Amino acid sequence: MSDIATIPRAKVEPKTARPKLHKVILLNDDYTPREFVVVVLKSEFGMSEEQAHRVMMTAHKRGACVVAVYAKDIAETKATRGTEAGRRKGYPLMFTTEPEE
Ligand code: TYC
Repeated sequence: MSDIATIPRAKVEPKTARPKLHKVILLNDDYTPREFVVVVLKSEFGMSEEQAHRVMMTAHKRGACVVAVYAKDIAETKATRGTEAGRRKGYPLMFTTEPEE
């Protein structure tokens, strides 16, 4: 048996950079009809009527609501498509994105 003492080293964990997910956030406004917000949430984010209604009402009451999280480019594309769906109808509907912590 060896008498050489070994000093335990902290294990080196290789860090694989995992890209952050990004939130798509629905912002409230005073003009877009509630039912239109629900239509956009269903068509662009694949939500059921009930999910879409809940998210719309949360944004309506609290000012904003997280819709979903995606990889950065997908989140940005979805937010742009949702915002443009409103603009085509002349509504100020707005989706933004932000990185998750
Ligand atoms: N506040 C709007 C209204 O009263 C409805 C609405 C809800 C608009 C959520 C945007 O993200 C929104 N007609």
